[in-house]
Amino acid sequence: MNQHRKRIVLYYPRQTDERSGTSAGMDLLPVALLSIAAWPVREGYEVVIIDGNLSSADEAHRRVTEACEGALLYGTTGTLGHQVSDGLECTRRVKARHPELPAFIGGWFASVMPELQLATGLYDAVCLGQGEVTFRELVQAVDAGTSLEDVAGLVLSRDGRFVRTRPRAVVGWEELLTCPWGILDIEPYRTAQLAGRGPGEVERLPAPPGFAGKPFFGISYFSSFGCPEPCAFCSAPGVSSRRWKAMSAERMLDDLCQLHERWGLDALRFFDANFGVSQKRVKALAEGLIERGHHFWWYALMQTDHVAKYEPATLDAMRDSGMYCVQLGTETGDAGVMSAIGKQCAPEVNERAVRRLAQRGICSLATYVIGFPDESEQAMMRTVEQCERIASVTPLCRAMVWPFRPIPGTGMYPRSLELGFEPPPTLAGWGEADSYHLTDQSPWPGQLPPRVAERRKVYEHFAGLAVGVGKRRIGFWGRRAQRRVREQDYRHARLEARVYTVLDAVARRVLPTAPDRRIARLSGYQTSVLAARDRPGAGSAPA
Ligand code: B12
Repeated sequence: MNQHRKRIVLYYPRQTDERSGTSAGMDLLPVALLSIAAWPVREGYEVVIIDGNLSSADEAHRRVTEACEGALLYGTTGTLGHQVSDGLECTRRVKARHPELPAFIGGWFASVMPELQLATGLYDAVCLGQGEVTFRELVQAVDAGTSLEDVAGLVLSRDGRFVRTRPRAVVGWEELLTCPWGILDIEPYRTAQLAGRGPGEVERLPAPPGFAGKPFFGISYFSSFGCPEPCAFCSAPGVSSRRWKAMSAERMLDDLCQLHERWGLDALRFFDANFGVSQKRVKALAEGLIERGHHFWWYALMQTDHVAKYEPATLDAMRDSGMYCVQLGTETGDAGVMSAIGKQCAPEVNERAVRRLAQRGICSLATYVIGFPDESEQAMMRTVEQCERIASVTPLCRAMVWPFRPIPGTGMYPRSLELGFEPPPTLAGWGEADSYHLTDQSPWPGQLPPRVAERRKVYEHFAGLAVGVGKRRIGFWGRRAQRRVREQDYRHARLEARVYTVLDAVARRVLPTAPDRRIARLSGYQTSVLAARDRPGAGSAPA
């Protein structure tokens, strides 16, 4: 280690609890931390990023604590779920060994519940929202020994009170540097992915064309911050004030082509909350990749109205440049609920978007939510019915129905509390919030009426078997499931689901290669659904 440079230690918490037998897809790079590291790296600091997803939590925390010896400061991040508890555990260990070391936290969960983070007494400040410039100034302040009160965008604890510094405006890419990829050792991510995927791997990147059953190397990337949509279930409007700032296509192309050359990646997942706000940018990216002769498979999160409105030439260019899968924020199949969410988008647009992608052979993962505050049973059913219609139109879309989860700082949070949602009182409690697709638990009694809960379970079972995303071929059970979803024929569904579960378990026991074949059939969230069913007590058949 360079003796002269001051060291900053950043910890990227584990996405999943290793005791649950699950792990995160290893294409998930610690991009949030790489991004905030950019300015300090440019200004001569040594930045060490330790990713908890690459080892056991204990090993990762030990390494962080060691790296903090003589460091200038420590920082961590996290979104709702296990990252919250793992980040907390790591910081406790760091502070037990280095009580004087300045410690900071940022990211989505800290941004919506800064007080809960500061109440632990572990942190000197919480960074709200976009972090690159705030972190740059924060590092300079710690290094110079000046007051954090002069740094905008922080929450501090002063004399038993929580104090917010001046608000920090969301800045554009001209003030942001490209991620310092050189400080990341990519080999553990590549090696883990090429070693094959375990059955407990969640949030995985769906297999690109030609890779069903074969390992591939993917990375995550982000090219914009924030989201202009007002969605009342999402943290983004509160955290990014509906601002959307994006990297230009030209700059993105330079960076992506360099990464492609350097790392030889097979696939890339854009983690932008709303990738397609500017059609011009997406088209320039797609055409640029083709012109520059860089082909890798790519995946992005998009809004259905963008996909539904784009010119055909843009969608064609997206496909031709390697886009193979889109995660669509479809939200609901009910017009009233769509307007309660705040989105200016008719539910039919969802179906149009899925069709336009499928016509070009592009897969989609459509994410729906039911059980919003005050949502009627009929509205929830309309959502499940839209999913069933989509499944009958194309096997290239997996429409997933998740139960609503109240998140602090969102438009729907106060009403969720009124309706009986009891928030966990501690950080560790928030850390236990499972992924949407891994839970059947309703946040408050009666949120999902029994008829809806039952229909969702049955739909999810058959839809998971019926889709073609990432599959080499659809066999007997898949075809049968397709027919059932298409015709909404759920007769004897529980019995059949149990028979399937038993046969599947026997096949996996008898054929040692069966788990891999099973994984080859599944991809993305489908595998997460499956992993969830494999968890003790979760049950595979609709209960
Ligand atoms: C990509 C994404 C994912 C990815 C990656 C998540 C991850 N941990 O990195 C995947 C698909 C895995 C995922 C999963 C989930 N997600 Co998600 N996801 C997003 C999304 C679309 C973009 C976030 C992102 O990675 N941006 C790119 C990176 C570079 O930026 P960033 O993390 O925002 O970092 C910036 C700042 O936050 C800040 N910063 C971050 N850390 C730090 C640290 C310090 C010290 C400082 C100074 C600054 C700082 O600086 C960075 C640069 O500006 C958002 C937003 C949205 N509108 O939908 C939701 C979002 C983050 N997800 C959310 C949720 C709820 C989930 C799930 C629980 C959902 C589920 N599937 O059940 C899981 C849980 C995952 C987990 N515990 O890790 C919520 C989080 C709510 C909250 N307040 O915590 C969001 C906000 C969406 C929503 N519904 O409100 N998600």
